[in-house]
Amino acid sequence: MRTAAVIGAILLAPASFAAPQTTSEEYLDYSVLNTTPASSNVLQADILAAAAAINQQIYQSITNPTQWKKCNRNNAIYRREWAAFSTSEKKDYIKAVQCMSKLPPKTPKDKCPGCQNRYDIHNTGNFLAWHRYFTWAYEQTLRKECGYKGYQPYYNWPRWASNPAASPALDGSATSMGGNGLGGDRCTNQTFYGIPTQAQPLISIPHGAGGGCVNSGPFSDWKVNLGPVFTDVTCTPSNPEQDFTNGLMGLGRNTRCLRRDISAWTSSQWTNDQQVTKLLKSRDMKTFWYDMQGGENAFSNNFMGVHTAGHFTIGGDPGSDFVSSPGDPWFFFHHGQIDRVWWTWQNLDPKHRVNAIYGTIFLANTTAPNATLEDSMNLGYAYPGTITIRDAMSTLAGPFCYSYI
Ligand SMILES: [Cu+2]
Repeated sequence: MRTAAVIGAILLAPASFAAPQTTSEEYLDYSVLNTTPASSNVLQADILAAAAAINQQIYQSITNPTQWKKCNRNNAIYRREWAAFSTSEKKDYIKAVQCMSKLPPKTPKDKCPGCQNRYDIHNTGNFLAWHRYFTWAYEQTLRKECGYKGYQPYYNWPRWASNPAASPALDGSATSMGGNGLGGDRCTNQTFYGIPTQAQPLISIPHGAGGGCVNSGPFSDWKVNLGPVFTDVTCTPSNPEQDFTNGLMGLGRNTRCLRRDISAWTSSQWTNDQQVTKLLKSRDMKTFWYDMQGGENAFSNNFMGVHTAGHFTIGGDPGSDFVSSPGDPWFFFHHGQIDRVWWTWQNLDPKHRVNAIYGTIFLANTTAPNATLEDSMNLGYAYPGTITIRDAMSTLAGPFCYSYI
């Protein structure tokens, strides 16, 4: 395949990721791609994503022709970045998210006394596969129960790494997911946020300009109900359920405002194009996994990794608390991008990576059993059904049929 010509075509027509007609397994070899952007507006990470989109189609059409008849380049969904949404598409998405926050929880009160709406849940599994399923189920629920016609957007970290507060997703406008928290009501006496913990920080994030309740944009009256569990924000009231042994830890009702402290200090260092490209060039799943999560000795060497850095790009409450963070509607933008980056890495070398798995069955528990492709996943009461991790390894198979632009 003439790589240079294909990449040229991608850059000229980024919306048409049609794989060239091919009968042999010829993939774009990213290790020889010249990913130096022709213009400063083009991100290296996006060039790799475009190569991944083509490779995935070649791989699916050749290795899984039966599935390719059902889900192919003509009927797959293409998830897009928020900045690429039109004003009316943004308003439709915002309306659907607000609608979902008013849907009553399906989780019984004895399982989650504080749950107030459909997506007030705590539940985790093998990090990447589980979040792929979780984000997809969220998209499905917006569509099925709130009449949303579009698809889940993502937040392209490197594009806004130098100034996340100016991104269309976080600029506080009527078409954003809300802006920064107020500077005036931040926690007094708190000068930094510590990673991995406030008590024993390896990385200390200085305060941004916010820290208080979000009061701009369509989510200024947003309510956070659950948690905190592992918060860094010292003024967040404690959850009434503090018992680790009864399964209710953090699930009591603790209704409060949404807080953010947007941190360009964090995003400019750990979610820039160079960092994301380095992550995408990881040799194997273990390397990719650790690089994403802050390194094998987590957060040593002053390295945060894109996952943690994304959370601390908005910080606050519950953004900085991994367990409660889906309580911030921006969470699904960040995890959409996590999924896109994983999808990119998988499809740069689909033959060897589609079923590459690493990690335990719970993100936060490194002593839990290692996940296998046959392990099942569910979303508790929030979404019906069970799938296996294997079902979640390809975005064009299992219950899914989507790709990324
Ligand atoms: Cu996360």
